[in-house]
Amino acid sequence: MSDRIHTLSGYLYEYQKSVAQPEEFWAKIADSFYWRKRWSKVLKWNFEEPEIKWFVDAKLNITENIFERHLFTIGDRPAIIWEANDPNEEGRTITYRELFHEVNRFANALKRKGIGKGDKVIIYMPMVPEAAIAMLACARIGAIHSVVFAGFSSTALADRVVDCEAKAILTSDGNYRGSKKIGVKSVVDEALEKSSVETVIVYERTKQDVTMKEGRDFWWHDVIAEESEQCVAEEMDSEDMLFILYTSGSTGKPKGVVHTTGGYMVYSQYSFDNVFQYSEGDVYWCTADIGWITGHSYIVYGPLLAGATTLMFEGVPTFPDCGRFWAVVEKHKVNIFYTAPTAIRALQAYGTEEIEKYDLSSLKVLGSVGEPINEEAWHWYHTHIGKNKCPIVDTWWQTETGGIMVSPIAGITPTKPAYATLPLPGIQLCIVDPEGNELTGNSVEGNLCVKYPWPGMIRTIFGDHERCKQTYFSTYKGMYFTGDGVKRDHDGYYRILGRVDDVINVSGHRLGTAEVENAINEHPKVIESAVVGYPHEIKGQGIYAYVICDMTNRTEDNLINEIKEMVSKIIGPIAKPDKIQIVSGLPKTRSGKIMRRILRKIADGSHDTMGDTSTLLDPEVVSQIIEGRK
Ligand code: 7RM
Repeated sequence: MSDRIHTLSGYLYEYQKSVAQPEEFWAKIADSFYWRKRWSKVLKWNFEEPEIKWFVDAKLNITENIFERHLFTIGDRPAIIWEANDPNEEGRTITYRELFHEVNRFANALKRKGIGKGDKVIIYMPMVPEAAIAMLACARIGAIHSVVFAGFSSTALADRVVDCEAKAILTSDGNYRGSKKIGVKSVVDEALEKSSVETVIVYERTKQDVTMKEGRDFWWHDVIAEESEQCVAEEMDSEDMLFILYTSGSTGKPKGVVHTTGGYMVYSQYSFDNVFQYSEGDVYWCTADIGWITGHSYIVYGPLLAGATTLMFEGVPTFPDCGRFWAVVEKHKVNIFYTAPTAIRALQAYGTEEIEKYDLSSLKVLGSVGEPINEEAWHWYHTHIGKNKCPIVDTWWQTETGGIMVSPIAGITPTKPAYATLPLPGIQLCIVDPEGNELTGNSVEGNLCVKYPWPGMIRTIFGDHERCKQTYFSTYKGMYFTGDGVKRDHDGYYRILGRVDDVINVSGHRLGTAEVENAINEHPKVIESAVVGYPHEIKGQGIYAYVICDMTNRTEDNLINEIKEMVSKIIGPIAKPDKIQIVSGLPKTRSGKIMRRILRKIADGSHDTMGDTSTLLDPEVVSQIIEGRK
């Protein structure tokens, strides 16, 4: 790729150019893509509305940039290497040409079911190549995909189906995860009980019993059986929606983050190419699930646009044993490995015995994403996995940013333990104090904002543009607010300090405190609850819930278990509180606002430095809660 940074001075040059002449900078990068019609203007924007348009009036299809753009040169190259959950099950290798044909066949099948441009399609599937095929088939015909992580409950799925007005759901019979076989279609059935979804297509994975509703449910293998492997791509406007992806915010209802076609395409490939420095023949493995933005941008779109070989893993790091990641690295000679701090810390706890069994010498670059990586985990990763020879790219970004924003460029810009380091070209960061004043110079700490658009950024929240404006563009005027705290050290490197809002990051998964509270409050015995995050050795943050209950006919133990099950059922197992404390009252201000700051201090055991509690309605509850924590 011609827009690849090769040297440190090259990075500095590109960065300065991207700030001085952003439109020229991005136009040059966009010129290496295939556009059916070129743009009339590179960028139109204002952060007030907000209204952001990249590559205005340009026409394209993102899948033509994966397939037609380089089929002649890379048709026989593996696009996806798939590793099954069970190490004894044979994997699959799918070349670019084969993938192209499978995408087209499925795209034709979708069209035959009446799905077309602008229709919303929910993908609720395990980590099988068909999940990626489903995404690309939607993109091929201009349908808007919304992938929902297959670990979400039927209620969470139903909410998303309703919110995005889904016309179809693509799913599977079941899912293998470690030693378990989990029903997937059964969850869809529950979610669809009261819905008007017209079509459900079911990929057969586990061959378990499922019920198929006549006229609505179809098998994947049946619908593609007669379809042609050619399908002309739909012409899309640069600003047509590509996908909606739900993410948690600080209120109860998840937000459908909207990404559009042209800008997301340019940014996902550009950031992939530069951060990981993929070279021809490399095997690249990102361990995320396609249900998260990391899976979208760095399993599917970024790597495939770049012509890379992307490994997709169905299983979990600890099955059949805790050496599985390293077994897969050895088996497929993985060169670039991208995972989450929570996985690193979990594997760290098992020691190095399982690592030493495997040959990890193929590794060249390691990556981290999803939450701050602590120094200890960074060093462990660097020493035991990278054998002190692989740069670690600690990549900071968000569902809303579409792609990596702050990160070292592998082997080119410096790394620093626990630091995401420097912004990518085109990313104009800004640190502000609580009043919104920009903090310039080095050795400063504050809230992280971005003051200029980048192509991969969020355009709106589906069905609620006002919420998009309020959440990201109103806190600090003229800036996109990330919700993260950050420090810029004496060398000018950025260290992300974590969320400054009511979002908890559990093992790299975002959960709103209000979202978890709503689920807890569904329990008939619960009167009120307050949820906070607390430091957790493996997960980064754990969930601590303070709950006021009606205790008649219940013991604390059975009530706590029932509440955990409730949350698991309503949101999914990832949201299950780690600790539940039954309390008789919550610390509230006179205006009735729960003072989470106090609850956070109690949860992490630092309540001897409580700070000002004078605004509390009843300061007595605080000592009761501390006493109850024991
Ligand atoms: C990609 C992703 C976004 C939130 C973000 C941060 C946290 C992500 C890092 C990080 C420190 C990192 N999207 N976060 N990456 N914090 N260092 N390298 O995770 O929308 O699910 O979450 O995750 O708080 O705001 S996300």
